[in-house]
Amino acid sequence: MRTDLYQGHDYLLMDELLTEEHRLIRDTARAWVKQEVSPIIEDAAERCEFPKHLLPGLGEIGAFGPYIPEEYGGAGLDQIAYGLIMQELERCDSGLRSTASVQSSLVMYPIWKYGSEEQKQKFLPKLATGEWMGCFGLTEPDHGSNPGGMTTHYKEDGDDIILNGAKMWISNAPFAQMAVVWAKNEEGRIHGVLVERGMEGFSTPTMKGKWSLRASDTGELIFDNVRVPKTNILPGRSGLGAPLSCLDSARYGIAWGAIGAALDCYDVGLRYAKERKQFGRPIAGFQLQQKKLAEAITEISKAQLMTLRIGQLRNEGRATSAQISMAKRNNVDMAIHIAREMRQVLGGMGIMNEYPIMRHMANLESVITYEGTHDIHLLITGFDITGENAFK
Ligand code: TGC
Ligand code: FAD
Repeated sequence: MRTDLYQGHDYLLMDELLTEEHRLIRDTARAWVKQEVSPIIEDAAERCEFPKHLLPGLGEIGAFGPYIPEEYGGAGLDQIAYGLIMQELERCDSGLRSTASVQSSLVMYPIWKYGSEEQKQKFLPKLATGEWMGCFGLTEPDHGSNPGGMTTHYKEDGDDIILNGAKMWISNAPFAQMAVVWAKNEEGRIHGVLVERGMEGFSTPTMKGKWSLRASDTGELIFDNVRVPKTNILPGRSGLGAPLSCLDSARYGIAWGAIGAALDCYDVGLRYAKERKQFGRPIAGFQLQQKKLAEAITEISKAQLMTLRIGQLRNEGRATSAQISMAKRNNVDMAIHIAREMRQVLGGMGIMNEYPIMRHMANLESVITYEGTHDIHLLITGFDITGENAFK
């Protein structure tokens, strides 16, 4: 087991733009990750299983619903605090961040925004502590980038609905107590339905065989004539815009998280380059290695500035979906590129599990695909700036 020596990098003195509370929240999350997760994360990734004993601790550092009001069990923090927590979690592992961002942005967020008061009271406090975990079912086997084509549907039956269909690639599904499921009603309109474990006909088989995001559990959601009370339908919003608005929140968290993964790769690469000697001197002294390291901190710094600005805009309710898409796309691409470059700085050691870089690199292959692929986010930006829709 390797000691986690990470100390953070702040080349542009960005800490000066944060409040004392932001720094405290960030440092608390960092310390918790170092103590509780770093020692076990390689083992969890090798076993391909999310370490569930971490759930109460994630709740305690405010990783579940940081911006949900305290009256519902959330931490009542701002968007920058949320981002900083996601950064610290993904600094350790994208799967750790995934578990928390799905719970916060894709489960608690829609219940908070579109749920009835009864739904909020029933679900949010338990989700905030991690006593209950949730998952978000949008993607289907035949509808990934095009969720509007979903075929999961329900029909009314008295005070209930009868739900049929299947979702695929669902983070947290194998162990979640409930799922926010997006399904079409008899008129073909998309609604959010809160499906609870134990409802007859509802199953969540694990998806096996991932080479990426191994420390996060991924599964399917199968609905075989599942009877759900109508009171479990989210009343506040319908249509594709409802799930897409949740994605805005999650994509924003990913933009911060990817910076964390990049920072960890840079940190390891820099430390290794200063220590490793070849031809009688540290490899950090060779121009080719300096190019990799200098470009890495440059790209990280640019991403930090963009993401902090979007955080400010989100705090003011002014960030657009397209701005968030740009940050998600840029930052994940930046992180994956830095992971590849830093792996090379470590030479052969770069492929070993003694160092986190190969794990980050493999994880980021999921992150660049989920929550909208790299291509889809480019098309969102293209649509926004030209007014021309290139999706279809
Ligand atoms: P389109 O016709 O453009 O839009 C339909 C309606 O939605 C509105 N809208 C949005 N509303 C809120 N937020 C957004 N970001 C929105 N984007 C669009 C839009 O205004 C419209 O409203 P209305 O009132 O006119 O009906 O929809 P489209 O069918 O053309 O699709 C557009 C596209 C391709 C951009 C979208 O569907 C998309 O983003 N596709 C990517 C799918 C995706 O990101 N899936 C993610 C699944 S969840 C996941 O991956 C979790 S991983 C979690 C983890 O482990 O961290
Ligand atoms: P497809 O949509 O089939 O895309 C295949 C390729 O075609 C991509 O390169 C794409 O960019 C390209 N493409 C598609 N449409 C266009 C177009 N119009 N123009 C140009 N190129 C296009 N989903 C959930 O609902 N909940 C979750 O919790 C969740 N967790 C996930 C966890 C993991 C580990 C992974 C890998 C995925 C997860 N997803 C989840 C699903 C994820 O959101 C989808 O994988 C993603 O949206 C892409 O869909 P797809 O895999 O079906 O690819």
